[in-house]
Amino acid sequence: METVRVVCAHDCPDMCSLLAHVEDGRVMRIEGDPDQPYTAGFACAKVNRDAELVHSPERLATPLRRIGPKGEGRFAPITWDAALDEITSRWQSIVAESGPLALLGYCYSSHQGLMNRGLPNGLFHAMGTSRLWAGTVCDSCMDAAWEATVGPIGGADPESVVESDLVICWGADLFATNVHFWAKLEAVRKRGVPFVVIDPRRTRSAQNADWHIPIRIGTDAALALGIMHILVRDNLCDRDYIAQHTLGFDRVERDVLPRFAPDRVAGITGVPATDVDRLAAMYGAAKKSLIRLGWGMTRYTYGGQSLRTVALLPGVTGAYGRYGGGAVNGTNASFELNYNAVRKPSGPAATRTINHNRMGEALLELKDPPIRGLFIAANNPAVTCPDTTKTRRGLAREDLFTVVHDPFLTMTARYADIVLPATTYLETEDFFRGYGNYYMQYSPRAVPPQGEAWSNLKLAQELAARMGLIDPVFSMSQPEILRELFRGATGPVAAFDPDTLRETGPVSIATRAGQQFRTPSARLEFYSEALATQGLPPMPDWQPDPVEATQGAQWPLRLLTGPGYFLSHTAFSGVAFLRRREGTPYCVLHPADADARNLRDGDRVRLLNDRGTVGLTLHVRDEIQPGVVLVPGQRSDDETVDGTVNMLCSDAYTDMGEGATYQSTWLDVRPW
Ligand SMILES: Nc1nc2c(c(=O)[nH]1)N[C@H]1C(S)=C(S)[C@@H](COP(=O)(O)OP(=O)(O)OC[C@H]3O[C@@H](n4cnc5c(=O)[nH]c(N)nc54)[C@H](O)[C@@H]3O)O[C@H]1N2
Ligand SMILES: Nc1nc2c(c(=O)[nH]1)N[C@H]1C(S)=C(S)[C@@H](COP(=O)(O)OP(=O)(O)OC[C@H]3O[C@@H](n4cnc5c(=O)[nH]c(N)nc54)[C@H](O)[C@@H]3O)O[C@H]1N2
Ligand code: SF4
Ligand SMILES: [Mo]
Repeated sequence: METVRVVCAHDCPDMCSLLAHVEDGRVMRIEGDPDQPYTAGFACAKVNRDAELVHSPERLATPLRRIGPKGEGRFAPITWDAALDEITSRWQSIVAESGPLALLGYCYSSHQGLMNRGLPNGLFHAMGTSRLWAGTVCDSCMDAAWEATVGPIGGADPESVVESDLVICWGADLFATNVHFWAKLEAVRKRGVPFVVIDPRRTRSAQNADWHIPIRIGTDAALALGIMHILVRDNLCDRDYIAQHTLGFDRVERDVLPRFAPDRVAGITGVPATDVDRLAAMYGAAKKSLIRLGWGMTRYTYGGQSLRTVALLPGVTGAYGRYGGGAVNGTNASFELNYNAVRKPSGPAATRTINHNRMGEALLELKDPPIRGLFIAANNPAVTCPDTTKTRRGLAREDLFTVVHDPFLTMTARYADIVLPATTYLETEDFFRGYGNYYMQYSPRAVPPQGEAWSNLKLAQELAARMGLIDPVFSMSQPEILRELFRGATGPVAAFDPDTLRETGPVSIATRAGQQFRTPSARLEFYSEALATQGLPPMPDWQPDPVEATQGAQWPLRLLTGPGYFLSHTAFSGVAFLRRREGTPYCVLHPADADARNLRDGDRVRLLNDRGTVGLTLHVRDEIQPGVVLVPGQRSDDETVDGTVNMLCSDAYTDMGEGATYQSTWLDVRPW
């Protein structure tokens, strides 16, 4: 048995180093690398099963060509040559007739390798096609809010948690989505360091916390302002830190905080005033409090305001200045590599941009020119985009030529004219940097491509050659591309030699220095002129979700989305074992709401609103508050009673970063 040290490429903040045990070209077993301090010798429950993902009987074996109506999923095998001939000739005629803007091609996040994710996007950049602003379904709101507040730079090193004296997990379920941070935290808690979870749901992280604060969805900014109010009232602010490293706190103190006394905060958030006081006292007493900011709080109309307000808290106590303190969500902004070498080798600086959330609308409504050719890799928008009914109507257009590259025949692939079999990451060579920690690492492939599967990188290079693109990156090997990524790199990564990195295994760029700020003022911005210029409130504040007044008046329950414990979106749905572990797709109602509707645990139920109807199995549990319906994960129609949860969500944007507002969804639950 051979052991290959690889990097986990799944869309996950942990970016683990893994050991793949290989025999006769097959992955027999995956385990966590004991020599990478963050991975610390264990892989998560999902990746422990990645041998079954690579060798899943459900994988696509060959390229396919559609023989039935779009969406039905009837295909006939074809050769790679025939598939590529058809793709390039269709693209060439579309470009000749309507110009390159009539094409939309992208690769999303399911392979986190900088080459396998970046190069397909580089292909479409070089062709000058319409571009997808990908990631608005995930993190664009978080990024925009963090940038406006802290700047385009990573947050605290998660490994600094070993020195924290208070840890708050705010809008994340670490147990599901950040299990290696969870493991570090467990060790710290043995020292008596308190761990608080602020989440509308009693998640597994919350069940295991010292204190769970169940908060109403979309009210985090009010709670954070309530804490600031008390820190000021009780003289718990670090005035020196505020004076030296922040901007505009005086204005917030004067114009905003007086409106956030504990009683009003309790009315907004559902957190009792005594608990707001207790939390503020705890936060004020801590020197090195660390907040793990989750994407959860950003997924509604004012998600940016929520995130930004919570991210300001460590500036009030000066925790940002101390190792072990501060806040962390993303870290990737601190890796200042030459990404453009891969993502933008040539092509116009700007073209038509389409928001990921509104792909459906773009496919249905864009003119001059309409989108006539679509290429999708590493994304399953027919399930994971909001307003999936609209997305699917767009995909169903008979005159749209769609190519999907994926290891599996996903719901999206069923709408394709040509489906191309993709490798999984264990069959690829690539370079990685974390988005939830400060490691970077080169990864060889564990096994050769299975069946006729091609990697994203190989496909991008072959299509580039056939489309006549001459940018050198389209004919480089991975080690050569790695050198390009480091050419002109700045910041901490610039100290590394790419050729050496291929051999060294994981390296961290973390430092013990306090949080730096890359805002226009180079300070933590309580007052943001940049936001004011965009017509957004320059100071943190809280307002009710406007959708509540419209949708909320018609529909009694609010949607809460959460991660799957054994699935990540649909990326592991080719593993039968994990599907079973996750269970039949379900929703959760509080016993009071279930009783009021005469519904019992295990019933098949209909979730409905103006946008549509979805069928799921009901769980009745008090892990959520009355008035809320929890739907974990996004499961495909094959597994649900009917439809998929995103059919109920609108494609409206968040206040910052045009992100997705899954949780500004109101609905009702009735018997199936
Ligand atoms: N197992 C697993 N791992 C994953 C994923 C997965 O689906 N499954 N997805 C991956 C991806 S793509 C991403 S982006 C990350 C996401 O990772 P995180 O940022 O860590 O977010 P989640 O853990 O998804 O947790 C969202 C949490 O926010 C809570 N929440 C929802 N609304 C609010 C609110 O208004 N206020 C507060 N305070 N909390 C709220 C939800 O109840 C839920 O517990 O995880 C990655 N890892
Ligand atoms: N209601 C609701 N919807 C959500 C969310 C939510 O919280 N609530 N979360 C959102 C978030 S955070 C995200 S990131 C998105 C995720 O949305 P998607 O990107 O659609 O996520 P996946 O379901 O993981 O789909 C990725 C696809 O890539 C394929 N794939 C895996 N590896 C490779 C590879 O190497 N090459 C190629 N070509 N394909 C590969 C997988 O088989 C899978 O079909 O969903 C969003 N949707
Ligand atoms: S925790 Fe995340 S990075 Fe680590 S093995 Fe699991 S999916 Fe991969
Ligand atoms: Mo995501």
